[in-house]
Amino acid sequence: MKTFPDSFLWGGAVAANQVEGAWREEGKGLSTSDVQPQGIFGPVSERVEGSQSLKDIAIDFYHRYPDDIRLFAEMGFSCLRVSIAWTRIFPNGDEQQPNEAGLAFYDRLFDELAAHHITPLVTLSHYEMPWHLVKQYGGWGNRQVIGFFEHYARTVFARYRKKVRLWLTFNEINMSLHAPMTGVGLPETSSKAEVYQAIHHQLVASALAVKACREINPDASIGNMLLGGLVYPLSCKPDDVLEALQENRKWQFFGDVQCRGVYPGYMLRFFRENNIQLDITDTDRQILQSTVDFISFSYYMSGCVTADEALNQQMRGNILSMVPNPHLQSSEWGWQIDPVGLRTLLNLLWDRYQKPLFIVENGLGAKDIPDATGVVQDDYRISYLNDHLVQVREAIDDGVEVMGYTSWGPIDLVSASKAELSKRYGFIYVDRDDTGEGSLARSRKKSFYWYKEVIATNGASLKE
Ligand code: BGP
Repeated sequence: MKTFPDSFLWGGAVAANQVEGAWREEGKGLSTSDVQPQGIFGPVSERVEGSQSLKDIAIDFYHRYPDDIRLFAEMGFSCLRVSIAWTRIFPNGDEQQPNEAGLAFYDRLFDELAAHHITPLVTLSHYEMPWHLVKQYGGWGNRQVIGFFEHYARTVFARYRKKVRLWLTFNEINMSLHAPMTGVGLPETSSKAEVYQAIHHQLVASALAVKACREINPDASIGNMLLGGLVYPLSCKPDDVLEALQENRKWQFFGDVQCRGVYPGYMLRFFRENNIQLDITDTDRQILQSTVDFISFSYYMSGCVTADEALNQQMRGNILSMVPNPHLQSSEWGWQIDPVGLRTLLNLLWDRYQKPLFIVENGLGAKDIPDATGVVQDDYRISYLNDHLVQVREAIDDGVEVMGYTSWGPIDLVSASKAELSKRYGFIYVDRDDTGEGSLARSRKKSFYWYKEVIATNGASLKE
């Protein structure tokens, strides 16, 4: 019976804007997520009197977290990934003084986790920033935002010094290339140069947060967070292989800067060839040398690319411009399921950076329908998670250092891409639908008991 390392952290991951609700409570300001009611790729619609978004209440975690944490503890979680809503702490983003009520909320949340011996893994910015910083300053396009973020980061590092020892800077930092409003607070129409300049500012801010974290809490560890967009060549044609290498570099660039502290040569070439001149100062270069302690990433699927333009036009199926892999099945949302890819990705990241890895998102979004007894028999989710975890264990056997695994959405929540509630990931069912109807009651799915056993046996119960 193969088990995971004794220190392995088991748990789940959520994000403030997708679970908390309470969008205007206790002084919270408006965030980019609040003005994107249709999700991270949707348009911005300014809030007017009476306008609503599913995320306003989400799953009401803000008020129900003690009960939810009790359920996580029942499954045996040793870790919960959460994020802090920046706008609870600094409602506009540019204040000097933080909002005490917002700080106190996360004190209560971390205390509740501690009471259940659950280690918090906390993301500073998960797909949201103060809307005021976008409107008044132009989002991350403006260098001043770096200072506002650093102030926010220092505030929460100091406040939670005794409560949080695992931090992440920006969620899926490479997503800005596909969703610039969500990632860096820039309109979708922004030029490549504008987006990369904003990304540069965010990378500097991430490094400043790393530095601040070390100063304020030397016992803490801080990581980055990448969307692990593993891409294969569609064929073994050398041109396809090169295309895949370049496609992978689109996300590896972020890891390279955050782990090695310098811009890689292939990016400098990309900037040259696209006539992009970034404002990168000597001080920025120095700051970037504060590299992360560990690497965290999300993994849901892999993709394929081809150098064949005609095929590309015909098959390009999704936001990442990838073509379907004929060897893989897809989820109901067209995400191609590839457990072996997770082992490949873990090995690839380990070989490239030699830093500990943390899988902070992985899961299956599906339409769950409770049976006659009210229980969701989600064998499809069990099989997805089982197969991925088996590959994590293989990677550990390969010698990869893996700190832990937090499945995405251990409780149903509002999806990021389209702000749906019908796309469910949880072990815990939440009674609320896409129209906002439902009692918000929680119930255990079949996978709840399955995950509980996996954790209790430290992975020995997984089926090869
Ligand atoms: C990641 C995000 C999460 C999460 C997940 C699933 O990109 O970090 O916030 O939502 O994807 O995506 P979705 O909710 O669109 O199914």
